[in-house]
Amino acid sequence: HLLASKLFFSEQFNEYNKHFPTDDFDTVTRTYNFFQKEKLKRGNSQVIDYGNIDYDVIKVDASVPNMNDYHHIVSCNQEISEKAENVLQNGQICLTLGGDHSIAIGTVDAHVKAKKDICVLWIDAHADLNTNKTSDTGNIHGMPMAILASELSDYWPYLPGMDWQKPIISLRNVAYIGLRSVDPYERMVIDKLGITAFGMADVEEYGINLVVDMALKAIDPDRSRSIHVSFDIDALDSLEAPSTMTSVRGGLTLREGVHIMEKIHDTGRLGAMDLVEVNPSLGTEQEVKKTVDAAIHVILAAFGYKRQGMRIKNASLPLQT
Ligand code: B3U
Ligand code: MN
Ligand code: MN
Repeated sequence: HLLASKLFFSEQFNEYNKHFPTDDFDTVTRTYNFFQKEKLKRGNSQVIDYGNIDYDVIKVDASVPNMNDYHHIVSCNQEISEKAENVLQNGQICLTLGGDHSIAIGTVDAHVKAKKDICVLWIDAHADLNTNKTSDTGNIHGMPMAILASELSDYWPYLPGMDWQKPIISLRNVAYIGLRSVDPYERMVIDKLGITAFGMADVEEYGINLVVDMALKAIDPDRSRSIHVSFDIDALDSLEAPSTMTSVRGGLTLREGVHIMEKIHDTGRLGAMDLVEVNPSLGTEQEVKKTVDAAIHVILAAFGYKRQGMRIKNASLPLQT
């Protein structure tokens, strides 16, 4: 289903919204325009912008220790989950742009509710596997995978306002690519539970092509599952994607990022994708442009854009008239 996608945009915080109202959130506009243009060439694909996530901050009595912006994240994710589930129930591929990586709590939740049998490819410099007990920063963008994981449910306190969400995915169905900044307790969880995790050293050793094959084989052995790709732009090297909060050097090249997504597209089973942590308030104008361009290339590859040139169905070379 080439470009038979629907776009679904979200942003995390009001704070974030203040910095980048949608109109100048370049990625959204340019990706959207591209899809619209390409759609004309290929017919029957359709792109819908479901708009930004608008949420009211719910009032919950208790706050949770060492979880920054908890109220925002809980409220926003409930909205994301409902909206994304709707998109997925309509048989559409759901692309969510962020924003803080904690939005994956909502999108993965939605994906499991809509499709039941899913696997998750988490492409990131970080494992995002901290609990509020193990996190040094209290930033929830370092915790989404731990909140989602059924194996870690006993390691959380009661999370007020999160009753709509259950620890919903087994870490057996999750694979990482791109890791290079993993906290000690995260490493412990990866090792103890035997999570499929390909760090940069593995990309070095096997090459990106084999790494993707091995990751998919581990989390989707029967080639039957709906694939969720949560792509943190900081998986790419800082030189490729500088405008992000916690960039780490020594990361994936854009070519490797694009290759991953071309292969995912070719499975025909991409169900949902998050493209997160693009932050246009960081860096120079040129750095922002570079980061946004990188994000666009990664997204386009996911939706079927081919570097070697697109094939047009039933077309002939236009004659001079
Ligand atoms: N592991 C650290 C750093 C981090 C995770 N994700 C991002 N940064 N973006 C933490 O804060 O949990
Ligand atoms: Mn990251
Ligand atoms: Mn992340």
